[in-house]
Amino acid sequence: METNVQRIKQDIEQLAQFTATPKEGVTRFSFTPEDRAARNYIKDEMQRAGLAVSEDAAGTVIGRRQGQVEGPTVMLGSHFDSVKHGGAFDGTAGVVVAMEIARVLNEHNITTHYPIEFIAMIEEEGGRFGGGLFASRAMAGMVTEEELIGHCDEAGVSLAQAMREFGLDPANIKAAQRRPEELKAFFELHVEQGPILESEGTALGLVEAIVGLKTYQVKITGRPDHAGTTPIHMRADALLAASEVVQQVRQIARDVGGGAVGTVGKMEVLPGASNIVPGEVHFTVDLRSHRESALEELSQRFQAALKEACSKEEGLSYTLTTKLDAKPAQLSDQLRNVIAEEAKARGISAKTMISGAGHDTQIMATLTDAALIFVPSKGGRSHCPEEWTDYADLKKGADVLLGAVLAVAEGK
Ligand code: HGY
Ligand code: MN
Ligand code: MN
Repeated sequence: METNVQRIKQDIEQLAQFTATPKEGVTRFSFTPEDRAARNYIKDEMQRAGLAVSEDAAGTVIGRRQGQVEGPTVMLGSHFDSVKHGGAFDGTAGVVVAMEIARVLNEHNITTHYPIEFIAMIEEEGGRFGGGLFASRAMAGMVTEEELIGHCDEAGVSLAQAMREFGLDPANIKAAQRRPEELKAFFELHVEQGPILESEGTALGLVEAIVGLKTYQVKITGRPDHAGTTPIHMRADALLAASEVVQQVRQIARDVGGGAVGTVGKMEVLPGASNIVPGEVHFTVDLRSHRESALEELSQRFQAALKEACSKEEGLSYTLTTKLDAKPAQLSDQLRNVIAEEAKARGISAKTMISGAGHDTQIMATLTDAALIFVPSKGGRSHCPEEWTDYADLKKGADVLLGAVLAVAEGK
């Protein structure tokens, strides 16, 4: 039994049309018209594949296929929101492959022992509201009211308000929660977003661990002054302090080592004129490590550097908001072995690896046995319009996932 690469290709190309930045990559933020268009396409395809389609309280699309028993459920899917000017495959590839597997089971009229849910999650990237892994954290009961009202987009619209305007009730978020006993396994297929598989000519990555992430929003407040008349020793220059922190984030990651990374990816300088000393700077900090102790050390040292930088000039102050705090995750050896056997049986090469990107799988791993399969990314590129995965490679991952999901759903 195998998947249909033409249908996979068509789904990817169709979904790539639902973007706020046509010809400049995929920009599909949660609870936007692009989300609505993509969601409707996904729901239609799920219905056509014979699934009972619903949406949970967080906005995740769920297509359920009955089994011979009521539960526990085997779940597979990924996210369909994107970063700004992102690619057509990040997240979407896993949603499309899940839909295609549903079609194949339907065409072969297969009823598995356990039920299967095919899912399309939103706000994994945090592109609009800054948190991320939102839909899986809602399933794990980790979303707080504070986040719903406190995390806002660039227009100041809160997550809760956007949900309401989209037809969801944020007060009901707890209804999205799944209990561990409801779930048998969670599978996600995702593009690698790195160069390893392509450079080694290996078809699949069997992920054993996913990086932990701590992400922050920082606001440094100084004093906007005339750039010409304010003596250099009488300034409270917010950007000078921020640039000190940017340097330190890189240095701290280097010093902590062991694959630790730190990134300042977004910065806004206010009032933002060449002849005004910056009075306010907003920026993000993204810290990651596979080791929990190293992640903690990164965070402590970054916060000390922020405090130090804002003590260098009179009149500087800062606020620090945590946007995401996701622990590193060890994934299921048992599921990984099922996938490895399926790959071997199909003569498809595979290697065990770790993920430097965060994924919903790391949150789902707190609820049930979880597995993540990577397929190669061309040139290792992702989070850019150039992101690409050859459809033949995507099909290999889809076929192996089909076999593995069937094996687990049949209780083998
Ligand atoms: O940032 C990440 O690792 C993922 O793309 N959300
Ligand atoms: Mn991504
Ligand atoms: Mn992703």
